[in-house]
Amino acid sequence: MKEIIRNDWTIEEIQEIYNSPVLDLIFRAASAHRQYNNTGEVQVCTLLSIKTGGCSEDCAYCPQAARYNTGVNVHPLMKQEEVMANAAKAKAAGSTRFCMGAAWREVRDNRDFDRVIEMVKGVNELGMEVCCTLGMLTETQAQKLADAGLYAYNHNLDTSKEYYKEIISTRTYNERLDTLDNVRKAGISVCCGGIVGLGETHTDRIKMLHTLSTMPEHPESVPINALVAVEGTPLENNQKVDIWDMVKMIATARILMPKAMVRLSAGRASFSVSEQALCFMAGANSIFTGEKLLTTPNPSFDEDKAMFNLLGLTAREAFKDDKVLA
Ligand code: SAM
Ligand code: DTB
Ligand code: SF4
Repeated sequence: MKEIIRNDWTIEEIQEIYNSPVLDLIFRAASAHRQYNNTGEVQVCTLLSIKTGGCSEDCAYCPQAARYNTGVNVHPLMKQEEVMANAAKAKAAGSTRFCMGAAWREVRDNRDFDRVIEMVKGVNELGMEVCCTLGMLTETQAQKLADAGLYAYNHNLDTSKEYYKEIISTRTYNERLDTLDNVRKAGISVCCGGIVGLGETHTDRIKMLHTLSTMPEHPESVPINALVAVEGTPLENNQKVDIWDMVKMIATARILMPKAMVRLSAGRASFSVSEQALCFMAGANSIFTGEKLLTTPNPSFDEDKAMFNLLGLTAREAFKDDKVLA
């Protein structure tokens, strides 16, 4: 069965896919993946927290919110030289996308933003796909980032519109959607996904996938994070995410948005190589590498290298989509 790219999925259709027997679900997702992508290729991305902690928001999962005692050291905006050294190191380790994250509610038009613009220019000049995740953006700010060479912007929906209120009270789901529109209008590649393990129901997950897959254009990349339950956050005692929940989420995302990069994101350190292999089988084709995500641990470079060798995976080259279009 050829999977077609659709933006008119119904909740019922998504429910049926998500609830199908898991081996059938994996088979369909793996087939969709083969129809649209090179399944041996995995995009290797690296994260850097350029401004850490002290955030005004109350996202219940986040170790960087100022109001929780999580032991994260607050760090102001990093210097350009340090960012460039990290980017060069990531590139040398085989990473093709460099994502800079800031613990901000939103971007403000100040000196710090001017400095981020310089960072974007610098990383772009290294020949890496530059990504940022800086919180909410206006249309003008998105355009400034695009002009500086920003390739992608990460802004997650995290969960369904209904459950969002239970997780974050300091901003709304609609504000998230507005920022995503601003990113799209500026011609920046959209990276948008969510988290499994917040205490949401299967219906919340299905609804989030519905919102993503019925956007006029699917996000080019869809990160699926497993909650990293950090001590001191309200979700510190949440149960470890079951691998089958990740597999179901990844496989459904792959079927609904066959061409997107589906990223097995946070939480990878808690999954075995066999569990991660199931995720790749189900259509995941992107990961974060490097010892740290933003503030929490990630598998080591050597462990990931061994996993790539074992599974016969290769790293996807940078700007591949643009080359196909050119
Ligand atoms: N402050 C900006 C914002 O919230 O948009 C950008 C950085 S924020 C850390 C980026 C994303 O990381 C969040 O939207 C969330 O999906 C993810 N994240 C944060 N803490 C996490 C955790 N403990 N486990 C899994 N994902 C997490
Ligand atoms: C995304 O979806 N996951 C990344 C990235 N986008 C910015 C962040 C994961 C953060 C995990 C918690 C931490 O390390 O602080
Ligand atoms: Fe702040 Fe982003 Fe963490 Fe929310 S997820 S507390 S906005 S850094």
